[in-house]
Order: sequence, then C-alpha cells, then structure tokens
Amino acid sequence: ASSAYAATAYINQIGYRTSDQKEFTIEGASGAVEIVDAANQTVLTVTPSMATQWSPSGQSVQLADFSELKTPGIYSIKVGGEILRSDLKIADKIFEEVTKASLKWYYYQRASMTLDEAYAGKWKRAAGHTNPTATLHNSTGSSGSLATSKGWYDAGDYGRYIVNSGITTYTLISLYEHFPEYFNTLKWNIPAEGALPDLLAEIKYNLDWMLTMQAPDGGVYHKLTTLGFPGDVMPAKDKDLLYVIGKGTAATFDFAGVMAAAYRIYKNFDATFANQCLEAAKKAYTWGIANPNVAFSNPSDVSTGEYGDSGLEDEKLFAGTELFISTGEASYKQTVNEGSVPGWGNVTGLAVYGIATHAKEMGSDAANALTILKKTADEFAERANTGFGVVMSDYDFVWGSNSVAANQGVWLLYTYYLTGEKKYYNAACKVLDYLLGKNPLNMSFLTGFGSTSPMMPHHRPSTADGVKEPVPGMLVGGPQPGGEDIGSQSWECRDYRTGYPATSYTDNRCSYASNEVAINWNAPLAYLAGALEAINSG
Ligand code: G3I
Ligand code: 9MR
Repeated sequence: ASSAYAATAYINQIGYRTSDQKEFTIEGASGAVEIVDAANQTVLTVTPSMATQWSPSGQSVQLADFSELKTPGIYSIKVGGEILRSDLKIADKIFEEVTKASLKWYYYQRASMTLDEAYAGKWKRAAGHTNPTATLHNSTGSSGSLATSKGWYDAGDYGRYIVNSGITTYTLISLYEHFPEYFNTLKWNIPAEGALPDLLAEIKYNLDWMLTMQAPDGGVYHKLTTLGFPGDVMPAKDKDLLYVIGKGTAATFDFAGVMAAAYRIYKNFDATFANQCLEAAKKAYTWGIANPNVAFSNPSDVSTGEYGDSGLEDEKLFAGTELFISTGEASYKQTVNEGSVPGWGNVTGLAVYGIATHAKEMGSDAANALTILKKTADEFAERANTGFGVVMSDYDFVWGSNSVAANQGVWLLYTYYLTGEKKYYNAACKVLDYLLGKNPLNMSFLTGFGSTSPMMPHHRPSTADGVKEPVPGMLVGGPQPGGEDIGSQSWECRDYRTGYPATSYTDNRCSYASNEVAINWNAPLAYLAGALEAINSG
C-alpha cells in the first residue's frame, strides 16, 4: 500500500505472540507511530527508536516497540494520520500453523510414494523414483546395484544427498529431543507410522532411506541422484537412471551422528529400530576413523548437487559427540574449543549443541560449550538492537541466506535454554520476524504464509503441477548477491542484483540461487517456530 507520506512499515506478517516483546521496522517516517484497532481507536502510540543505517540493504530505518499491547486482535499502523498497513496481528499460539506447515513440507518431499489427496490436498501427486534399486556408479568403488528407496528430495531438484540429509535430520531430531511432550501430541495430517508421533514418523521416513545408503564395510555413499538435473517435470516423470554416487568421510560421519542421536529418540517407541540406528552409527564411525580424508567431489559425468567439503574434522566432532552421548564410551568423546553457526559444510556447531545440552553425560565440557554459545549469542543479541532488528550482517548473505538467519535463531535458543536469559529468547523471536516479513523485501519467505510470500519458488513440483499456489510451508533460500543463476533458462533469469545483499532476490522459478527451497533450510525454521511454540505451551 503506497501512501503520499511514503513511509513503510515492515512487520512479521504472521503476527506476534501476546506475551512476547514485539517490534516492527519503519522507514521514511518522522514522529510517532499509532496502532489502531478494528474500531478505528488508537490503542497505543509509540515513539520509534532513532534511525540507524542497515548496511545489508543500505536503508535508514527505525524500530517501533509495541510490546505493551497485549490484546489479541488485528491492528493497523498509522503514521502522520495515514494508515500504512492493516495486517498487524497479535495472538497466542501464533506460530503453531507455521510449525505444522514447515514440518508437513517434508511429507511433500517424500520420494517413492504416492501423495494421496487425503493428506496432500490439491498438491496430490503420483509416486516418483519408485525403482527399488539404483546403479552403483564407479565412483563408489563398487559395481552392480543397491536396494534403496524412500527419503526426502533435497530441494527443488530430486536428488537425495546424505551430507545435507545429515544436518537436516539432526535438527529435526533435536526438536523432538528438546520438546517431546509438545511433539508427542502435535499432528499435521500425514500417514501414520505405527504409534509414532507425527514428527518421529516423518523423520523415520528419511532415516529409513539413509540406512539403505550404508555399504557393508560401514562407509556411507554420498548421494542418490541422476547424472544431471531433470527438467521442470513432476517426480514421476523423471525417468533418468538413478545412481548411487561416491562414498566419503563427510557422508559417513554425518550419518553416524544422525543415527547415534536417532537411537535416543526412538528407543522408547521401537527398540529394534533404535538399536539398528545405533549399530549403523558405530559401524560408520569406525569406517570414518579408518578413512578420515575421503573428500567427495563430483565425478566428471555427474552434474547434480555436489555438497563437496574438504574440511572433515568437524563431521568427526559431530559424530563422536553424538555417539558418546548415546553410549558413554570414552573412545568416542570429542573436545571442542570453538564453533560457529552450523551449515551443511560445517557441523562443529552441532557438536557444541550436543555437548552443551547433555551436561549429565558431558560433565564439565558442557560449561565450556556454553561459553562458546554465549560468546556468539551475545554478539547476536547486540546486533538485533539496531537496523532492521535482526542478527544478519553483510557476510551472512550467502546461497540460502534465510537458513543462516534461521540457524542464528536456533543458536540463540540453545543459549536461552541454558542461561534462562530473556535477551536471547527475544533475539530469536526477531529472527522469525525477519523471515516472516520484517525484512527489506517486505515479504514472508515462507510459501503460503503472510500477506506477501513467494509464488514462484525454484521447486520442480510447484512449477510442474498445474496448481497456482506453490506447495505450502517452504522457506526459500533468500537474498544473496552471488547471482549464480543469472542468464540460466535464457531470458527468464535477468539480473536481479541491487548492489545490496539483503535485496538481491527475485521471486522467479529460474532463480535457484535466491528462490530455491531445501530441506536443510526448512529445518531450522521448523525448529525455531516449533521451539517457540513448545516453550510457550506449558
Ligand atoms: O566455501 C566458500 C567460502 O570460502 C566463501 O567464503 C563463501 C563466500 O560466498 O563461499 C563459499 O562457497 C559457497 C558454498 O556454497 C559453501 O557455502 C559457494 O559460494 C556457494 O555457491 C555454495 O552454494 C551451495 C550451492 O548448492 C551450490 O553448490 C549451497 O550452499 C547449497 O545449499 C546448494 O545446494 C543445492 C544442491 O547442490 C542441489 N540441490 C539444491 C540445493 C539448494 O540450492
Ligand atoms: O535445479 C537445480 C538446483 O537444484 C541447483 O541448486 C542448481 C545449482 O546446482 O542447479 C539447478 O539446475 C539448473 C542447472 O544447474 C543449470 N541449468 C538449469 C537448471 C534448472 O534451473
């Protein structure tokens, strides 16, 4: 909505929890900001903070704190007598639907099965990649075929990659491990898997696939993809030969860490499955220790996602830590002296999380891990006080920048659990505000949620299914200045870079560098939304 006054308010378009600190960003305004209720009464007048420059977007903005308003409802924001927008919402359980949808998306990504209308609604589709076996590519060091199926498609493509499945699945496992009561009852209409809660049923669908990717010697294959990316077709129409490609240290240790953690969350539901996970983890770890330097890179005939990584020490820290927590065996124990926000290529942060949150098993190491968490979380909380009120700074805008933001939020929440200090909780809420609309693009980055959200994500099913709305509950990668996709698909991907990292984005299906979706990007969003609901549910 444009106004003569030319001020803009950037808000969390899903809304704000009644009891939380609440803030929006305002640009081009001077003087007070009024919050007006449905009966056109001003219920709160706020004096915004001093304007500060936010480097990632080059904007000069103010923050307006309206925490005092604690009455659920839908409000308008008014400046200089003009209504800027009328979609400001306050409610309890405000992120429950976001939690469910961001987790439900994993169901939509399932390989090897039909998505029935009863669960998938208008996004129902035929099963894709139903072949019970795949050919072992010569890069695996083996020949013949491997029985492999199930799992989640990685992203907008139909590859399945162990490294990226690793951090994704671990993040979802942690969500359950931290909030079992909340997730024992939360349901989002997916097919039942015995008596398992929905979150455990969904995670198991991917664990079942990961388990098929372990070779008899304990090593784990890197990925399951066709040789190249398919065109914009539905999964069932991607008929190219599937290959099991590569085997390496990163995949093997990531697998070990995930399976060791899985053991803990399944053992009370299905001891046989839990033990299978733990045995697989031990075997993988042994292979990793014996083969510590097998880095993966794409063979010359393969052009699907690489997830290549040459620093393999962090994967060992993650795997050993999780095995130690689950078994107590001293040989697995790791020492971690530093760590940063995790991503698929650097999982030291996952080891920090594991150590910090398992004080009973880890003893005094847990306090050291908390020191690591606090150091970074203090910087984050400080950064969240100015500019757009978010943690992100210029160098955080990489491919999948929204997952960097989300993982910063997760880091803040871990610090909050262990210290109880509200400033970390508040900063984590602001991360969610950013992802759901309080950002320079003035949009929610989650499909199907908010007043403005992506309509053309780089996601083959959403492009090919003939349904106008994209599959819901997907977090797009988000702005970043790399422009790696510019010029792809001929005229479609024109240069969308603005000279600023936080606004270099286009809602166009061609833009895999700014508008793709991925399982490792949804997971920290689901964690953040889910944890904030669970924390407030008691
Ligand atoms: O390693 C350098 C680092 O040294 C440098 O500081 C930094 C500056 O940008 O770049 C780092 O490399 C980046 C790398 O990710 C590691 O973060 C590359 O620039 C960047 O292009 C690369 O992007 C990855 C992209 O694939 C291309 O390989 C994304 O992280 C990754 O999420 C994405 O994953 C794809 C899969 O391959 C296929 N499936 C879809 C999925 C999502 O787009
Ligand atoms: O669809 C692919 C996406 O999943 C990857 O992240 C991206 C980068 O590896 O590549 C996409 O595929 C494109 C390919 O690289 C170049 N030709 C156009 C393809 C589809 O847009």
